[in-house]
Amino acid sequence: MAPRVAHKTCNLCEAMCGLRITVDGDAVGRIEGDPDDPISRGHLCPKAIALREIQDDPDRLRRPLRRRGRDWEEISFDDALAETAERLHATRSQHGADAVGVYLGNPGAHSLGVILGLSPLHAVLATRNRYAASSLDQNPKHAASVLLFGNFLRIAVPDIDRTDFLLVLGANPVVSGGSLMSAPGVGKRLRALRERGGRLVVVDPRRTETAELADDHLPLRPGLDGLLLAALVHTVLDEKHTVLDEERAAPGPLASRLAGTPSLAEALAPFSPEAVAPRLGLDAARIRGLARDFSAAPSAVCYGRVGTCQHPYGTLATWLVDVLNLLTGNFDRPGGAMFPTPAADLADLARLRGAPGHLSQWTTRVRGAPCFNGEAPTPCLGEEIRTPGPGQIRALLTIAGNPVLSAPNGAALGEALATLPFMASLDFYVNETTRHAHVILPPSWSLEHDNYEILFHGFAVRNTARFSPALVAPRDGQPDDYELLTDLTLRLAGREAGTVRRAAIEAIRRSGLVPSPRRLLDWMLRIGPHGDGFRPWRSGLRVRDLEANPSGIDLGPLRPCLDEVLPSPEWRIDLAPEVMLAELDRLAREGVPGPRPDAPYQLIGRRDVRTNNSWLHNTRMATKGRERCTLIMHPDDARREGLATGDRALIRSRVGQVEAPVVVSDEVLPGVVSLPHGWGHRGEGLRMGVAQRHPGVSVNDLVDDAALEPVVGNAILNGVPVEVVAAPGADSPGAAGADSSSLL
Ligand SMILES: Nc1nc2c(c(=O)[nH]1)N[C@H]1C(S)=C(S)[C@@H](COP(=O)(O)OP(=O)(O)OC[C@H]3O[C@@H](n4cnc5c(=O)[nH]c(N)nc54)[C@H](O)[C@@H]3O)O[C@H]1N2
Ligand SMILES: Nc1nc2c(c(=O)[nH]1)N[C@H]1C(S)=C(S)[C@@H](COP(=O)(O)OP(=O)(O)OC[C@H]3O[C@@H](n4cnc5c(=O)[nH]c(N)nc54)[C@H](O)[C@@H]3O)O[C@H]1N2
Ligand code: SF4
Ligand SMILES: [Mo]
Repeated sequence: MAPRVAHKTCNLCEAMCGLRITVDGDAVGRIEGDPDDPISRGHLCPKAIALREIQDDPDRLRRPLRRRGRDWEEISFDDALAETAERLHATRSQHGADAVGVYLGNPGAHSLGVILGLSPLHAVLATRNRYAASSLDQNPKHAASVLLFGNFLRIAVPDIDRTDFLLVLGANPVVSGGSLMSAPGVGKRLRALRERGGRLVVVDPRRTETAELADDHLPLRPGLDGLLLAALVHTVLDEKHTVLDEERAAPGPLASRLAGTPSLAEALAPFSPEAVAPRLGLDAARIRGLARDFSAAPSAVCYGRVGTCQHPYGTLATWLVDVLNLLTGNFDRPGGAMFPTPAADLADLARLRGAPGHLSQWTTRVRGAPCFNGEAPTPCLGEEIRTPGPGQIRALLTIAGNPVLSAPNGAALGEALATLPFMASLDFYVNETTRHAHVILPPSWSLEHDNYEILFHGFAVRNTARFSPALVAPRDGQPDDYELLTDLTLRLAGREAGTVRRAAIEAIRRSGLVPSPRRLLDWMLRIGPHGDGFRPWRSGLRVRDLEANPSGIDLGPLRPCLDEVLPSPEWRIDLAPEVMLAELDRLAREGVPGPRPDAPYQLIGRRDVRTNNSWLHNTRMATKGRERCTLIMHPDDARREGLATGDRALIRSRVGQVEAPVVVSDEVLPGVVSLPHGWGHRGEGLRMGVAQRHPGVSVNDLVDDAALEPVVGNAILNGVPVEVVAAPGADSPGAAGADSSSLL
């Protein structure tokens, strides 16, 4: 057969670029951006090449592995699933439901199969020990949406293609591709903003690639966003720049929805720009000017991402971002923050299922940390494995996650995993986490199965829908994530059921009657805003329409839809919920933790366009060229510590120490140092040859698992107090843990 050009959506980051890929038999060839994709318009980044490299990677697992002492043996999928179901069931019967833990990682959010396959598994397992990358990442965003809009998935995204003023805090979308704002080719979109006379302001401790494109970069020390935003909202209220002031006589649809402004104004009293300016290290006039310019712009939108979430006031800061947009009337209108209306609307399904999200309903067993939306904070996972007593985790299932590199105090977590009586991983690499598993169940790779970015269409800056079909057949019928999860769920359910039901469940499992993700997607499209509502005489979007339009279907720019998406006609957007007022009070009383005399630097993270968290490093794409796992340090600090570019620094925190090569640059503030996450590829049993030759060190061996944001229990991954000194000579005993193979 002649080579063909097939369509696929890149599932590596939230930009979900449309791609055209040449396929010749089983071989994957050229990868290009699809110019006909209505949202990505031909964009792609260097990571797209990794889709092919992973497809061809000899280290990628095609068959399950079972641990045998220090080695692995290949087993069949049937045996691997049977053993996993048996061990999980046995753990539950003996020690109760909470003895089984589940950790879900980031790629799960990009997989229709994982999203659909996981809920039934959770329903059967019914454990409180559910963990996910979301508590390392975006739970503050979800919490703000629960508080304001009554639904954790109703996240308003910046309408960046039409705005006149974009204020970005703690995000570097030019590199990350945008997050909870799917905006492929964001660099181009930001340049277009400036070309049409708009303004871009970036608040970040580092002069990032995004800040380089901005009119104005406000360098802010880590963790201070809540304080800055409180001062901005204070100013907007104080100087009467709000939509309530403008529409006093006849409030429009937004103003008449807002409630609680007087209580908010009272709680914000201590946060005038003049009062907070010294702590922020910014002029009060500059803060007032920013608030005024933001309010005066024809349209404006404030956007905060991981930098505002992963800190001690993550929920407060994130919530204040929305409050600023709401109060200035930059909400639910073009150029402001807007809700996407995706073809398959998970937020609406959450509402229909009666599961729109909730703040803490229980606290964790060991630390009493808050849970969010049925999930415990991932920084607590290690202690829940280590600490004996009822509810101790004795069996763990990880799905598409690598918490040893991505969670705080990863080294200690790895040690805890090694003590588990049973661990199984759905993953196709033997990496820093899965090397501790007893059974590894490898799903097929994304090019080998259908997909639909069901979550990220819901956070995109334009309403589009694009189906991503399988390009090549999986080798030897390797099952996908959905098949593995569904099979495991049915095996478990069978074991837990009585004899009669057990036979029925087993019959379903063997029959192939379980609806496919494609069919479930079709149902979701039919009940979605563009569907026929199961009235076949009407026209409406179906999967077959998506398949007939392989570059995707354009459903138009974001449109005002507040009345459709709020839970009820009576819903008031409460600007003074008790939890947030309490956080403002805490901020006023306790302030924001800063550096300490014994740890005078504050460590922040960073992303590189050739990485994606921890797991693309077994490719040439990610490892060729310059060393990426480097510590960026301000020239004044480097001078003080006697360090120059290329020297090795020893970085120490309360929980650990690592060595990394230094890059001296004034792109970071004095007192702030930056090290990327996702590196540190070492450990017995690892099977990632390329990554092991470029190991780097794990920043999460420094990040403290004791620190938690108190509202949702999000990890505090930035602003970590550390000490930085010149590393002792490579042959001295102090150099233990040194990463000697990867000098600049
Ligand atoms: N210090 C610091 N730490 C951070 C961050 C930070 O900014 N600073 N960022 C945090 C953020 S935002 C996130 S989202 C987390 C990510 O944290 P994790 O999700 O725990 O880590 P990943 O590196 O994304 O690991 C993904 C795993 O999924 C596997 N995988 C890939 N695709 C598939 C698939 O289709 N199916 C299955 N079953 N497995 C698959 C990969 O082999 C890999 O093992 O890291 C967090 N950690
Ligand atoms: N190339 C690449 N793309 C990715 C990923 C990747 O690893 N590599 N990961 C994906 C994932 S899982 C996610 S969640 C997204 C994240 O997408 P983004 O949120 O855009 O992530 P970052 O690039 O880490 O940007 C966070 C910024 O916050 C700054 N920062 C740190 N602390 C603070 C603070 O206290 N206040 C403020 N204002 N800023 C602070 C950092 O300097 C950094 O520039 O990216 C996704 N895309
Ligand atoms: S920007 Fe993201 S979605 Fe687009 S090609 Fe790169 S990794 Fe894939
Ligand atoms: Mo993330």
